[in-house]
Amino acid sequence: MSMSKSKLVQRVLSLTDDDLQALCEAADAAILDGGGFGWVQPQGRQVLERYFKGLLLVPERMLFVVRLKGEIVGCAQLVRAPRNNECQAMCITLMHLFVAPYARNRGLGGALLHEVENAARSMGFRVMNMDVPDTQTAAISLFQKAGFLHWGTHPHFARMGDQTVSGLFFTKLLDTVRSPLVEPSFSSQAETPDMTASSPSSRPLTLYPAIDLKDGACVRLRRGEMEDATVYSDDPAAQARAWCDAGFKWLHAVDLNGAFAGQSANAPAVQAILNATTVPMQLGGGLRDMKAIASWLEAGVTRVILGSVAVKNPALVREACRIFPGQIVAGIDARSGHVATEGWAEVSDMQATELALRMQEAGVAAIIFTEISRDGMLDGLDIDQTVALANTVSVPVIASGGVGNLDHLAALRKAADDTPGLEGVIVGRALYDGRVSPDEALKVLA
Ligand code: AMZ
Repeated sequence: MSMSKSKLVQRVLSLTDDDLQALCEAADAAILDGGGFGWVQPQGRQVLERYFKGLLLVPERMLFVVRLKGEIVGCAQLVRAPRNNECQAMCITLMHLFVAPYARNRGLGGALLHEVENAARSMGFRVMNMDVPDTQTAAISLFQKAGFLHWGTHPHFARMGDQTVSGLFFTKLLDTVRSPLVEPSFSSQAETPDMTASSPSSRPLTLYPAIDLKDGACVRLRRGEMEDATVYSDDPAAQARAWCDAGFKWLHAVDLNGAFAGQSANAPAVQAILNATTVPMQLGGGLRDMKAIASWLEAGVTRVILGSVAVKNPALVREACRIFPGQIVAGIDARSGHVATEGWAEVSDMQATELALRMQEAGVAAIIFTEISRDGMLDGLDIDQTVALANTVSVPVIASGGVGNLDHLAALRKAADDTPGLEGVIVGRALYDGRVSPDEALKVLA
């Protein structure tokens, strides 16, 4: 699939001839300038071409490129630990970040680093490591500005010409929430991570107000039954705006007819919401092929939720995660532990935890877990099941189904203090009925 060239930073899975030539050009210029990510001498075009083509075939490596006016001018690689290295599965190494000399001083290095970091975070990595020769002063200041901790110096790090140079080792703890910002925004404070920390988390949980769409209107169902729908608004865009005005930082939209039909069925309403709001939105319901996924992401949806295909076509989820890192979320909806699909009309043999592990392996950015028997019933979340799931995987888990009052949110907040993987909660009926006020909810979850 071809990727939009308008995106400043992107992960690439294949390179067109033009992109390959531009990448080699940038690498060549960086080598000549003395910052050639390990190469000391110019290599010639053929060597560089073979290198980048080969690199795309290595399963542990991911290549990210940065563009200027559509042309590749730099890149970076993320390298995961070998599969047998289970105890370091949460670590990712950033390697070979460079921007060609002719494209410097435009903030592109910072943008590249920021997006690569976001992608790593979204894939569930918790620690980013990297090392750099001490001659690379610009890179060093970039990493320091981005909050990387310089934890050690290797006195005999590399040999450049007739000189041995030392190398600086950096690390950064990645928090669990992906910044929705695309622009680079650096903290000037260097973090001092406690690598042994198991202390309670004080991250605010994200509240995702649910906008469930049925026949163009905003509804809530009970236990997912289409016949048991309460219509809350016939203007979903106005409703979405109201939730933004109430202070929510994300929207969670579901195309209910789409989930039953296996294809989007409320596209005009979704598009109207996108036009009316600026906060990031995740969208699910009926997204069953790459075309549907790509077109909603291109339309401005920040993350898509895949439910039925997570069970029925995991290869598609894997491929989507490779093409759109950080933008694919698995929706795991369970009835007594068994995963339901097709608008929850079908129940599979698969256990929620088993699917969660498979989805983590596929590379999803997060998992939304819904206990169907509680959805729309206002009796409280299934916190035990959600916590168990969050402790099984390393990707963020969003709780859903059953919130009826502030106590239910407070109980989740408390559970989240001991469960760092819990990232947020979806609230529907309780918000629409006024049982939970946005202000109070946000305070309780902070
Ligand atoms: O309420 C329902 N019957 C329902 C619902 N809310 N059915 C599906 N869904 C949601 C899932 C997930 O977000 O929670 O639709 C999404 C999955 O859709 P699909 O088409 O990928 O299975």
